[in-house]
Amino acid sequence: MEFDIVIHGGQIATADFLFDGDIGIKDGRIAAVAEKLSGGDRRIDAGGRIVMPGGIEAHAHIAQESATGLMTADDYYSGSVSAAFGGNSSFIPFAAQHRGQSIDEVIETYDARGARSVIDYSYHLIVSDPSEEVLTDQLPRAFARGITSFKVFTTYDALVLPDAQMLDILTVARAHGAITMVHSENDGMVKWMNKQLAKGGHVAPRYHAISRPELAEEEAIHRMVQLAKLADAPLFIVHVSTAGGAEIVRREKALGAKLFAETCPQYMALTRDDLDRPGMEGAKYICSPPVRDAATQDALWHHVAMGTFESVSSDHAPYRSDETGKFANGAEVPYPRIANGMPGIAARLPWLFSEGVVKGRITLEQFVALSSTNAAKTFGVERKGRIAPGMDADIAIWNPEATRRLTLGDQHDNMDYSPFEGLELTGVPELVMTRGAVVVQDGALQAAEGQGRFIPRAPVDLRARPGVAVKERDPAQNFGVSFP
Ligand code: DUC
Ligand code: ZN
Ligand code: ZN
Repeated sequence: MEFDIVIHGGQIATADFLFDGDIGIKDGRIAAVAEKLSGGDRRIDAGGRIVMPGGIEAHAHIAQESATGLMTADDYYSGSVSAAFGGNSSFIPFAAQHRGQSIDEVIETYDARGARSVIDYSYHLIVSDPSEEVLTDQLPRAFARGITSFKVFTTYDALVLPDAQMLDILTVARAHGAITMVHSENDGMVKWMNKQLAKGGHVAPRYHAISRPELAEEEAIHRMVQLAKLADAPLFIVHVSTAGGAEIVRREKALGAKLFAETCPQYMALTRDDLDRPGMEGAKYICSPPVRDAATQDALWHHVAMGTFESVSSDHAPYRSDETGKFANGAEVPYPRIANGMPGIAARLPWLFSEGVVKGRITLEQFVALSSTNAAKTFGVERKGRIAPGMDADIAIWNPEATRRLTLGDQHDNMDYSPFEGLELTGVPELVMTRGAVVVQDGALQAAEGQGRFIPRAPVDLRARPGVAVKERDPAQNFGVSFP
């Protein structure tokens, strides 16, 4: 066979095993994987480096207005460029519905924004207004278009949904093979803590973490899992930040729940001491749920290694440390008025490789699963996340030995800080391609704006997730009632 490209002499890393071999690429797809392949219009010498599926970033906020109308610093161009420099060949940011908006209008808006991406992309919807029309008409239309996931919130006035509405939306998702993602923090607990802290004048950035207790996350994760079990629907817990939350996920998965989850580097790399930096510096580290403590970091690493999480995602939520972002409400405002979120789309994989693989906490195969393959499976990205014939040639070549100190400059985003700046990292993604087109090579951007394509996604993969028997749903035990 004639190949357009042959990547030769690499150590191919998949989620299951490692082997030395070559990859032949034709028309943007992997056409052959073998010990040795000759030919190729272009031959790329991997020189013993790691050749793996390009990262799939499954949690990022790009060209997204927050519920209060604040636009992220990154658009689909800068966000996708930054993602690619961090070893990603595709991403799935959020497309947010604001109350009163139709889902069709949201998708139209994000289609225009997404068209600038240099890597392939899809969206998870954010649903804040699940009206009858949204549930019966608009969401099914979005699912049919291949947008098979959406996020809901248990907190924030402009986003929070009551339990009964959660059950409605979980039921619609189940009927269409879609998956509900949830931001889990108990709204009342956070509001009550905010009030107590404000009374005492405790409004500096460091109190952000105190205001959103671990118990608030644990309660909401537990509740959302019970709701999903009652609806017999799949559920994805985003940005798990607590040992208790991770433990609920582990236990419920073992019992059979149709449950998926992620954590993020910031919860293993940072602590509330970062929020206590002098002046307003701590504002850079405000995200929700908040960063915690050293014991939590250890517990989350344990769960990453034990397989509790499908993915480690960045939750890239870029708000600059100025009046366009963190301080849009003023320079010295109380912590609840500081924009929530931190960047990290380019840091995610280099950090996870360095802290995880190089330090022996996870295997290289786990790194591939956590960075790419599992996101592809969970979110129905059928042609990516694997090195195999027929798959898109979405490939990253990593130099596992190169070292560097992380700088703001090498994030290639629109930010004015990185929370990970200064970290010493081992392992650098040197080449990233999407569908056989090189996006980044040796620190230089090779892609043109708009090179990325929208990815229509398949239904969530529920194999090995049997669900949990609920007596009251079972016609044999409930006097014959059927539930949707
Ligand atoms: N949730 C996110 O997923 N990202 C930023 C802030 C938030 O509440
Ligand atoms: Zn969230
Ligand atoms: Zn997020």
